[in-house]
Amino acid sequence: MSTGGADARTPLTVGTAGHIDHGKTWLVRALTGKDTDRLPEERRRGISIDLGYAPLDLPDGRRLSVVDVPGHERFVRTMVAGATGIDLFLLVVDAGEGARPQTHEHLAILRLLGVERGVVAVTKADAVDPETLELVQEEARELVPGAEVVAVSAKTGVGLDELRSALAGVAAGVERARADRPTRLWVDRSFSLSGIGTVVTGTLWSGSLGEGDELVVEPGRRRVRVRSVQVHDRPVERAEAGQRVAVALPGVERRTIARGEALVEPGAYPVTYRLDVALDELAPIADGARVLLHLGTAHAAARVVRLGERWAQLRLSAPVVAARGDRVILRGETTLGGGVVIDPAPPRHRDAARVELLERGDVAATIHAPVRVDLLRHLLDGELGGVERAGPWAFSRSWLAELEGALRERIAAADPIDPGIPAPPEPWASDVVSLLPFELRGAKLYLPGAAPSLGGRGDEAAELEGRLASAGVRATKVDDGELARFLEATGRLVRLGNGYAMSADAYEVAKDVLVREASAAGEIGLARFRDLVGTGRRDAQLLLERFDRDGLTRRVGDSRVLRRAAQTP
Ligand SMILES: Nc1nc2c(ncn2[C@@H]2O[C@H](COP(=O)(O)OP(=O)(O)OP(=O)(O)O)[C@@H](O)[C@H]2O)c(=O)[nH]1
Ligand SMILES: [Mg+2]
Repeated sequence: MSTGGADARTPLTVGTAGHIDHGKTWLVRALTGKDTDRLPEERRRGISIDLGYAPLDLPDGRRLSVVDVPGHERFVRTMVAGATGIDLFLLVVDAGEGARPQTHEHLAILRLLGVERGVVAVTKADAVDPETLELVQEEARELVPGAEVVAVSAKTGVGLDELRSALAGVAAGVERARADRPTRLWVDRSFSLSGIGTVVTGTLWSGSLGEGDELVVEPGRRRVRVRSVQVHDRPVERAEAGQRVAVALPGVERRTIARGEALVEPGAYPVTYRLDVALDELAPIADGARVLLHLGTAHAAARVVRLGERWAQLRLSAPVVAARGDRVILRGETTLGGGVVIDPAPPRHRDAARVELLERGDVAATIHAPVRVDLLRHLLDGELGGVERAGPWAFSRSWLAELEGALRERIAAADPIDPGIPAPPEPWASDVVSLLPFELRGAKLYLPGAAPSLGGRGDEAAELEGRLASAGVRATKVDDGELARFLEATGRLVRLGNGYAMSADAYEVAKDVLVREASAAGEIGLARFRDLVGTGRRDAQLLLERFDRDGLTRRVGDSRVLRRAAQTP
């Protein structure tokens, strides 16, 4: 953050404002020597259509960047793109006409964008009598209280020196607070230069930018590498926040990059379809209203979801790059209002309380269930305090307590034969569950030291064991899989395929038969094994398959041979 006013080296941008034909472009030309109406159509029609740029040298040695905007009511959209990111305004009022509709609309937009300082030029002073000039100056003073009002003529040069000093005076008092944020440049033009390739220009909103920097063009996440940077046609090593820069981007197709996109530090800003904003309404904006949102040089259709009196969630038709504190403009037929971004990447919600907390900077109070800390970065000025952390997650203490309670309840209801429950499937589970007093075994959670028990099913188990014992080497279908697993884990039965089981004793007998015969004969077939064990063909088959799974045997054609480890010496 800057402390006092800007010294003469602080790069600042001044933007014109004012009704069509009031003399903005002529005044810029008189001040800078540069005609910013360069399009053939602009020259033919005598109006500005696109943004114009020129450097302006002031008597105190400061060099301002001037952005000249069109005044036509159809081009307010372009005016907003030009006015965004400027530090001070130069409002132009025609001495013969006084304030007109876009004088007021541009002023309102400047205020909504937070551009509070500037100078009013009452121009074409040569074309009116002194009384009219005095009246219009008086009107201008009332319209923009606190701003110096200077009568000028682009035609005769009258008042230009006074205007330059007035601008220098205002510039000296401007504070900038964007330098310490990550790099973000809003593109306002792109063109190609032979031998250089694609060049984009824009106002560097924050951070710095220099040769070799790896940046991304958002939305779209295209990686680009900066080849060179110029400020006012002069190469610089690094451009700083506030400067108007031209950036050469080799390997980028000119048509793929345009006004409304931003060149940013990778990952530093969210690209978002939703913005939570504190509203500033010029006219009442209804819940559900469809508006055009302007942010930086970008615009997108948006639906306004009101969150109480003061806030709204803007749901956009196309994503924009945003940061907390960004100013937005909302327009319909005319400018309806604006807002300050409170959450640049909010969830879909209608929760006014959440925005109120965030507006106060109380990020922690909005956190309950786990959210990734890196996504909160966009809301934070410093470190995140007052929340629980695990790995990349932040969550509230009360949420953790609720989770523990819910898991305990489910564990209490689990089958005592396997008294665990599946661990939560959410991505935070592995980080968060380790904070709780449970044991993770495989993918299941248990109370510490919990052991399987039959609970109230001792009778069922005894009955099953009895049936298995009397079945001998004949397989028995067991419907209760839990019980079968429990009895197998405690060494009382062996599960075969298809839900069949055999007592552990009978299984050992069958195994013994197999090992003996296969050791003696070198191999054993299904029929031979069946005859030796004295069971049916299906059960013999189930037993052989289980031996294979246990690593005792291996199939060779229609027979089994013992694996090396199972061979008797
Ligand atoms: N007599 C006189 N005429 C002026 C002066 N400045 C501008 N004009 C006249 O006003 C016309 C419009 O001036 P511009 O500078 O193009 O007006 P603008 O505000 O840039 O217009 P838009 O960009 O279309 O909004 C010019 O073509 C001149 O004829 C001035 O100082 N004195
Ligand atoms: Mg113009």
